[in-house]
Amino acid sequence: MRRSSLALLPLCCSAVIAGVAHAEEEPALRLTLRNVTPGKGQLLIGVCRQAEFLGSRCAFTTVVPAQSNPQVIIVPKARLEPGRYAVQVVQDRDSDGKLDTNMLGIPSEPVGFSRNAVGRFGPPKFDSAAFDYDGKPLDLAIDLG
Ligand SMILES: [Ca+2]
Repeated sequence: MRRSSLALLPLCCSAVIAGVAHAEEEPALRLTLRNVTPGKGQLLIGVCRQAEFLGSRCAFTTVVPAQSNPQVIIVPKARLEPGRYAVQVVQDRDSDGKLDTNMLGIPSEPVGFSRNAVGRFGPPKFDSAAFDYDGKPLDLAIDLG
């Protein structure tokens, strides 16, 4: 019994890796998220145009379990047209699907933006977080805090 399950293991995992590689094909963006607390809820990730920024409907969105630090997220090329975008990330610690804020409206869960943009009072402006994606893969590092 033990032996057969061990023998299955390489099969299972190479299949998973192949599946992921196929789905990813060419990356548009490779996001390296730092200061993630593994095992605490999920990461809400949005790649947003200006009109979508800070909203929940962006050009590309994904939700993944917070599982490593740093955690790398691939945005597939097939899912993102060239354009000007900003990335927003929330570590949704209680997995309720939204950014929790305190009575003053200040986030009580870690957030991060592309170019590590920070706002003076409240969230950063789109322009300070924005970057141009021209169809060539980009590596972005984002610190949550
Ligand atoms: Ca939350």
